[in-house]
Amino acid sequence: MSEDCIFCAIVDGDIPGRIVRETETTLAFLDANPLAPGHTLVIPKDHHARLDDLPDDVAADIFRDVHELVSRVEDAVDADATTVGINDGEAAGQEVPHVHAHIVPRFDGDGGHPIHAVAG
Ligand code: DGP
Repeated sequence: MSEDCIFCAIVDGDIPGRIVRETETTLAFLDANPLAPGHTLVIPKDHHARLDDLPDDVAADIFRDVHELVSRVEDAVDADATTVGINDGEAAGQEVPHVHAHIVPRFDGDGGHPIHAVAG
């Protein structure tokens, strides 16, 4: 846990999160500023700022969750497709320095470029 990390506070239950899935090492919850209905974030429970900081097994756990959640989220919001992305580092648009994968439901004709849709 890192003090002042908003995502660590969600893991610890200190601030509310709309939890979608929880495992021993990961947490998935709805984005508070969604780019689309169902926009979900998958994070490691332990604090790691950058992808390169993640232990291999936790990196695999995150992708396992993304893999399992894409179809569930699409079904939940009746989406046509999904953009999955990680802003890894400030210059890439990472605002919260705790690794998180975005699952952004996409809809026919929504007009977003795949990368811009995630980077905002
Ligand atoms: P990024 O730019 O890749 O670091 O995306 C950060 C995302 O985190 C952004 O889409 C908004 C979301 N976010 C920021 N603060 C909170 C929060 O307190 N709760 C939730 N659920 N999401 C948050």
